[in-house]
This record gives sequence, C-alpha cells and structure tokens, in this order.
Amino acid sequence: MRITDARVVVSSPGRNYVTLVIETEDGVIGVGDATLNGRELAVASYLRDHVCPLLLGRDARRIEDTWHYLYKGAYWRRGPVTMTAIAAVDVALWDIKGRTAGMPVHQLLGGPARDGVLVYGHASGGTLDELCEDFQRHLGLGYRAVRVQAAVPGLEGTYGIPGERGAVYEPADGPRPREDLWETPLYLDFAPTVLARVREEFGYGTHVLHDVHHRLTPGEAGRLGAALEPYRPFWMEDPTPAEDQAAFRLIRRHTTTPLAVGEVFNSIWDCQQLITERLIDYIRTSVSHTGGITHLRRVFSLAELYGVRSGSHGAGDLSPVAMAAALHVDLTIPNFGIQEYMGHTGPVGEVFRTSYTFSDGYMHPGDAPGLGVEFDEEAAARYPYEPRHLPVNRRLDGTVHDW
Ligand code: KDG
Ligand code: MG
Repeated sequence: MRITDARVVVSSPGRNYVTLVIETEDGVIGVGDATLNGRELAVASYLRDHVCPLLLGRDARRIEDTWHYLYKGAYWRRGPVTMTAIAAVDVALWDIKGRTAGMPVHQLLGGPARDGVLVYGHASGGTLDELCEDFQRHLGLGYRAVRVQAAVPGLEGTYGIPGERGAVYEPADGPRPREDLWETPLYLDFAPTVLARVREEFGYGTHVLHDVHHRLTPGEAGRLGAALEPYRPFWMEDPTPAEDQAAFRLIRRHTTTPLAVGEVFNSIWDCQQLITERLIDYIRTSVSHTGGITHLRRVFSLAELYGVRSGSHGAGDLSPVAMAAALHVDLTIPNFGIQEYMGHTGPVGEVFRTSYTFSDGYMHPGDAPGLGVEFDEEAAARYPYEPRHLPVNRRLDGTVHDW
C-alpha cells in the first residue's frame, strides 16, 4: 500500500493548527496533528521540505520502520520540531491502518482496558469567586476532575486565565509576544488559598489539579507542595523548568503531593531519570509532541514498570486529531492516570469532525475506523494561518522568567 501524497495544511479556525494529510494508492486518507503552538511554520516546513518527499512511494503499513527511518535517518535527533513532525506522520499512518482494517485505532492497540477515559477540565477566574463559578459550571457539565487556576492579586495576566479573546493559552496577535508579569513570593502566598477555597466550597469529592507552569525553584516547589498537602490535590503540575530532571529529587524530599510533568518533553530520554528514579507520579507527554502513538506507548510502558501513570497534555492548541489519538492510547494502556481535555472552541468543529464523546466526566474515542476524525480541507482553507506568539514572562524588576 504505497503512499501517493503527503501534504501539510496550516489553518486557523480560531487558533493555528498544522495538519498532515497522507493518501495511499487505494485512496485511503490518514491525518496527523503537527501543531507546535507559536512555532507552527517550523514544523510545516520540516514536513513539507524534508519529510513529505521521503514518504512518497513508501509502504503506509510499515509504521515502525517509518518511525525509525525518520528518527535515525535524520541524524539530528529529538527536539520539539523533529518529534512533532514524526508524530504527525506516525499518527496519520495509524489512522490509515485503522481505516484499512475497518477498526478503531484502540482495537489495533490491544483493545479497551477500561470503559472510558477520565478527563480533567480547566476552571479559572480573575478572582476566587469567579473561579468557584467556573468550577461549579464544570461540575454541571459532569467533570469529576478539574484544574484550578486564578489570577494572582497584584500581577496582571497570570497564565491559565482567559485573555482578551476569552481563550486560554491563546498566543497574542501582532509582531511581538505579549509580556506578562510574575513575582514568585506573591504566587507562593496565594496558591494555597486557591485550593483551600475550592475545597471549602466544594469538598473533597472531585479531583482538583493545579498547574505551576515551570515557575519555581526546587526549594520553592517543595514548599508549595507541602502547603497544598491538606487540600489533597490530584497533582501539582510542572513545578520547575522541566529540563532539569534531577531537581525533582529535591522536590520529592519535601512533599508527598503527587507530581506531574512532561508537556514540553518530546522523547523518552527527557523523562528517563524522572521515571526510573520514581521522581514523578504522572508523565504528561503528548501524542503530538512526543513522536506519535508509537513513541508515546514506549514512554508509557517504561512508566508502567516504575508505577508512574499517564496524564497526557491536552490543551486546545493540540488539534482534535491529537485529542482523538490520545484517547485511543489512553483507552488501552494499563497505567492510564488521567487525560487533560480543554476542548476546542469557535469554528474548530467545522474543520475537524470528531467522533469522540464526553459523558459524566469520561471520554471515549468512538468506534469509527481509524482515529474517527474527518478533516475538511475546504473548510480549513477558509481559515488561513495567522502569525501569533505565546507570551513572554517578566518579573517585576524586568528579568525574563520561565513562562
Ligand atoms: O502551548 C502551550 C500550552 O499548551 C500550555 O501552556 C498549556 O500548560 C498547559 C496545560 O497544562 O494545558
Ligand atoms: Mg501545563
């Protein structure tokens, strides 16, 4: 089954998405998500200029071989651009395999190991009252797990809080990134009050998560983790900049709050020490930034050996194709933990028609052959690419800080 076409579509139905479309000689079409928020065109070029020409004529059934051909064959390994591009190819080939077999991808991965995939939504607010309203709204929708973020008093534009357009993690328009303000002592005093308020209002019957977004030192993270313990968070996410794996030894020494990390990782090597030294509880690598279904399963298999569970990234900047692929993997692995589900807004549904479902706090990828996502290229053409940037973060004295 030869590949006859591989094309990249960059569209912006509310936010930018890069989609790889692979077609075979028998007319089977598979799609992969190649979106790297704020650096979309780098992956589009990597695919268009370097990968798509290599795919023509290859056997679409040889997924494992194609993965290694692209990973080892490039010589330059890892990195978000490379691994997002390889992921898009890998996911599109799994889609083709499922469509050809007439089976959903989860059946090809061994079949369901659970009935549904526990997901968490995002509640946030400019004030704690607003956060509680949003938390209540999520409970009304059926969520059993909710991430809570609130604007830090005294700081404008805290991450995870809706910006001007009402969306979160929405890169700003214009030639330069927006600049946010940060001051760690203000955050460290405030963050425990966020969880305290949510537990006071809603009790302990819902899982509550919190994202620190890489902003603390290991010592500060240990202190925050200990302060959050009475509120029993499901996890504290990305407490420190994630490239320093050894930092987690120090955090672990100071708190029993479960730790989650990995949304910016792109290979098994980025989390090898974290997993094998049991320094984390949840690994957050995503299907679209970590080499696709093939490589993500490898990460989760390593994690399984060490009692680490999955908790994949699922922000709105990962397209519905990535969401569907994640759900197929989540349904099948033994060490599934939780899946982030921020949802997609605006005209995204015109471009990507999905068959996954949400009910009572759980999602299911559906039983359509392949991934179960139809990508409408004509609709995508109505929403051309718009240059955007993720924000840059500065401390009150002007120093650039982790965002
Ligand atoms: O593009 C970056 C976002 O996806 C990221 O900042 C979102 O931290 C995030 C999360 O946990 O969803
Ligand atoms: Mg995060």
